[in-house]
Amino acid sequence: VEAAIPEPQREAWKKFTAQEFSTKEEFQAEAVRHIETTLARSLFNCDELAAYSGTALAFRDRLVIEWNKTQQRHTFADQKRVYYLSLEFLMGRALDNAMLNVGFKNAAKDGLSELGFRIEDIIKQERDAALGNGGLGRLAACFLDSLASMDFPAWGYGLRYKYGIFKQEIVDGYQVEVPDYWLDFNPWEFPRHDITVEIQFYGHVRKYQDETGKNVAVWEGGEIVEAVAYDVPIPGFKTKTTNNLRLWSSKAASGEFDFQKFNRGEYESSVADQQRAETISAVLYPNDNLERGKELRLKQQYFWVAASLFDIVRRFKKTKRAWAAFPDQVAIQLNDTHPTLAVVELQRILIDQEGLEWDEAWQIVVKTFGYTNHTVLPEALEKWPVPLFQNLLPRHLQIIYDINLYFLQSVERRFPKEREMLSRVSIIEESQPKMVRMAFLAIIGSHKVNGVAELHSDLIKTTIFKDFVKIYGPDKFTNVTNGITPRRWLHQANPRLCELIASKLGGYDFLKDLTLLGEIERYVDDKAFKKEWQEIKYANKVRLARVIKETTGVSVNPAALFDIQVKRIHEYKRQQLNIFGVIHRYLAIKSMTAEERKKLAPRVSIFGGKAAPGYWMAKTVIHLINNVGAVVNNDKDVGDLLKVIFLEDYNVSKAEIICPASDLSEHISTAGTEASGTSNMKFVLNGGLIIGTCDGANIEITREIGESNIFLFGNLAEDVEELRHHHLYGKYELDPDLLKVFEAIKSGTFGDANAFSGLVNAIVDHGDYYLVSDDFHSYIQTHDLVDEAYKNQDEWLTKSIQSVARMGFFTSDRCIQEYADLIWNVEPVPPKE
Ligand code: GL2
Repeated sequence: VEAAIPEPQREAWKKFTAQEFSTKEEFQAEAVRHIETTLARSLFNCDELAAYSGTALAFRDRLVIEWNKTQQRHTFADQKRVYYLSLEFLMGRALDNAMLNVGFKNAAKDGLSELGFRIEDIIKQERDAALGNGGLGRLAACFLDSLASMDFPAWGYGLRYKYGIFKQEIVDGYQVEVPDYWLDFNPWEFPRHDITVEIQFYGHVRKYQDETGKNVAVWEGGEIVEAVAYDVPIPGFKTKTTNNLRLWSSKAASGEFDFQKFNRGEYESSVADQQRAETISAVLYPNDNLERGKELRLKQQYFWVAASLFDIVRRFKKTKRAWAAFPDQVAIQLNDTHPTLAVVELQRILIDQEGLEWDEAWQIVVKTFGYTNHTVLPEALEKWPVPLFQNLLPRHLQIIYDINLYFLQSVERRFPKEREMLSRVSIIEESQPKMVRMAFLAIIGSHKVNGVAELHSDLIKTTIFKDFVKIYGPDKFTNVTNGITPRRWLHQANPRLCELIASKLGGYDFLKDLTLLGEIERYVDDKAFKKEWQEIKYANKVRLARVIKETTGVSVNPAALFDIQVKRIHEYKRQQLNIFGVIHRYLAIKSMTAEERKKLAPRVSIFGGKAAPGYWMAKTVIHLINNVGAVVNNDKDVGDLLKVIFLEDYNVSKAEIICPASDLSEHISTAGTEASGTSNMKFVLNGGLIIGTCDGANIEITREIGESNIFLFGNLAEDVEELRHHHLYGKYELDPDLLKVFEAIKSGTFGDANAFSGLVNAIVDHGDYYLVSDDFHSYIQTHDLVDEAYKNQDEWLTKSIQSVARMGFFTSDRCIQEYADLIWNVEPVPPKE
């Protein structure tokens, strides 16, 4: 390639090629240059935001230089690439991560300090990139970090939402949603106005036979929207590899049509077209574990999938290989069913545009895709009404019908006696209206299907996908237990703990091989080490207490046990169980003598998380937590013994402060409902203990850290179905302690009782689907054990240290290695040197 460029031109170019800063002074020069030129500011009007901007731009330059080199290297290496398709990437802030991953934070800190700024204040200026709802989106972000850190040639593909997840404000105890317009200033993206794809919607299909007698389908008419690429560099840790996250933004196609309208003076209608096009990538749907079946959502999905596949196919075609080689060059992972249309789109490209035969094309498709399932909750499984599909994507619906036909024919041949199975496994649900079952399409169109924790992967095989295990055999189904990146969740979030560990392990290698953490178990009896461990936890609690004071006005005692539940508000996650437990504790304190109170360990119960705007029950839970807080926090009898805090607008950057500050965190979903959970891993990695049910990754965490280091309680997944049945059809009594809690609520202790009747009635009258009452006693008792355990600080510290030491398994690097070996069959492309 180089030889094609004339020597003198090459020389001139090389002479001036962009250089990375490598000293504090060079960094300062770059930052100041950006502040003075790119931002047109000066020494006299450089506030913290401008200083952040200059610093970010300096680091961005650095990343993009490596980004360019990495992309060239990957092109020359010509190896199989991985594409991670996710509708959500919950990235959080980028600057601190960039500084730490390229190993330049200390120099930047000194450099900024000389320029008059504290690095912590500068980092805080950045807005979160909040393009996700919760665990699923954050997992995608952790995976990108691991893929880059492990030198895999990998790209993420997503949507560039103009509005990420809403900002949550709490007004009079209620959640209020405020739009998150985060793109005002975003130095971390590169618009690629030259990389665009035209995406078609609606229209109709014309079928005919060509001269050779071959059936041809042409998708015609409808509307065209343009996808524009925005690239976000993803720096690996301690490697020069800098991967790409490509986000698509929608805009009106710049075709003749608009010009003509404009020419004719139809300005308004021309602007309306523009806006309609831009709507596609305008907002992230704010539902976690819930699908609403809105047309715009399906439009988003096709827009993103079609643009990404066009891009992937274009890149493959440049290599001039035969189509059969596609799956040797390309692995595409479907993050949940949201990108399942990619299966259909690739089949369409191969048969309609590239002229392959159906069977040949389908083999390529299946070898290319892998599908990750993230939930068994029925309300979260995607289904699209056939009429909606027919209208928006007529050709795709035809292809789905054909995929289904061939699939059902093969099932019928193999299981001729099981006719009912056909309707059970059909991609099309025979309801009114008919529905397209996206999970089934994803299974049929992929060579591997995985769950995200052992229990969850077992559950999908025995419940929702049972028939498919019979059809395909068990080997198509596998497990990859989730993980988290220790770079963000230890190095960045807990620098002091990280430093202490590094001092014992002789460096930071454990951040690339987390199993090395095991070595610190040797220090569980080392007094000085323990003391420092304890001091760090205390300092992290002080840091959180400061945030609590600033945002809620409530002073909490950092010496109290910090008991934290932060995650999306959902009935299955059971924040209601937690707040009922808190009320129980409050009532107990109220009925105690002064002597008895003295024996009690002080607690701070901290909640955080967003409710989907349309999820009334979840919003009621937030309201109750806030009302309980208002009563408890002002009750003189209680004082420091109990404080109840709701931290508003829980997000990635807040999680970085919260996770290192827990003594105890709560992961208390009804058994069998939380596919994995990942904050459980973040809290334990930061030295907090957990109280939890036998659900999701809690089970594997227990196996790794030991049963004595975790507070497990509650019914098991295998018993849930029967209990629910019994609630509906048997005679049963609610837990007496829980009934006392309900009495207090009903008597108006926490404000208008009517406001909370839905919450209470779900348990009393409507079958207690989430088994709050069944688990209440065990939950309360286990909290008593926590109180006892916390009184023995030395033992508590032992548990904390042992747990951290044994968390090596939960790094997302291990996940990526498993995906690479089991599903993608890809190798890293390490930088030379
Ligand atoms: C989720 C699961 O609920 C959660 O348990 C899991 O840890 C993550 C990542 O695998 O995926 N599924 C889902 O739809 N959302 C999740 O967070 N939104």
